[in-house]
Amino acid sequence: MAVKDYIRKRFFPHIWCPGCGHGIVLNNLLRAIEKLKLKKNEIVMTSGIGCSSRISGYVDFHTLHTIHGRALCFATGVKMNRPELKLIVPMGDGDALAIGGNHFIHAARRNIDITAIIMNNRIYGMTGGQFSPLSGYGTKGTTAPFMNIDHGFDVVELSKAAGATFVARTSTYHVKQMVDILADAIDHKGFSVVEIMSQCPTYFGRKNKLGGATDMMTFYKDHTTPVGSKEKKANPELIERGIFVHEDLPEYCNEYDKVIEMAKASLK
Ligand SMILES: Cc1ncc(C[n+]2csc(CCOP(=O)(O)OP(=O)(O)O)c2C)c(N)n1
Ligand code: SF4
Repeated sequence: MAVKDYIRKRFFPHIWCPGCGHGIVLNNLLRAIEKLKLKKNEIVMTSGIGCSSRISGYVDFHTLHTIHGRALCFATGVKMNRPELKLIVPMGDGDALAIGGNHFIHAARRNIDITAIIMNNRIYGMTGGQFSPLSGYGTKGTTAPFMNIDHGFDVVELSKAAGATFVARTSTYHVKQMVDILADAIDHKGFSVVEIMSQCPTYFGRKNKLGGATDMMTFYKDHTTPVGSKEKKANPELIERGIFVHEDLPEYCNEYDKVIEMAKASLK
């Protein structure tokens, strides 16, 4: 299978603005799936609502385009019924961590074998640039015309604290790293989280005077550093990218099967 075979061509052209980072994520996600040699029938993608969530329309897998914030609930239902399938859930930062924040932390805590991709553009793109839990203090959005006074989450720290067994971060600039990380995350047996810094030039870029898409991607290049690097110590403002957590813990569906066996044995 090649990348082109994974695309659902009849849904093109896509809805994304010129320069949006989400198309780069789609491209590299398909390259990661190609690298893993997965068949289309082995993959289920569930998504909520948002520019990022629209990815589920463009891939020729089993797909469920569902309700804002609830993509992980649908993924959990599918995975519990068909644990042999690969569940991939692309989400925006609003979808994953505002309305969907509760579902996110509990899916991580259970260590259910799902890959959560958080496309962090620090804003609600689809609905017109409202600030999100990832916008950060001092930024601007349509609902924060003077400045946003909410402090942002750190996706990596939140995922670690909630119990995700694979946690990574990359950006739309670092495409080779993105492919490798996404392949590792999909291959991981447990709850995996990949934060991808993805530019929204239309709202976050324009509202915060960050320039166009190439300027925003240049920011990712210049303001990130590999996890554990010396540069981070010298300049704590740098954002670390790479794999932060990769560990084996009992997976939820396997454990659930054990409980079923215990229940059956108790009836004998
Ligand atoms: C229950 C519900 N609440 C609110 C909305 C409106 N809504 C649609 S997408 C969205 C936010 C999208 O932002 P994000 O998830 O960060 O994704 P992006 O569009 O930035 O990729 C909101 C609030 C909705 N569709 N359903
Ligand atoms: S509004 Fe932002 S997130 Fe949505 S398609 Fe346009 S650039 Fe991408």
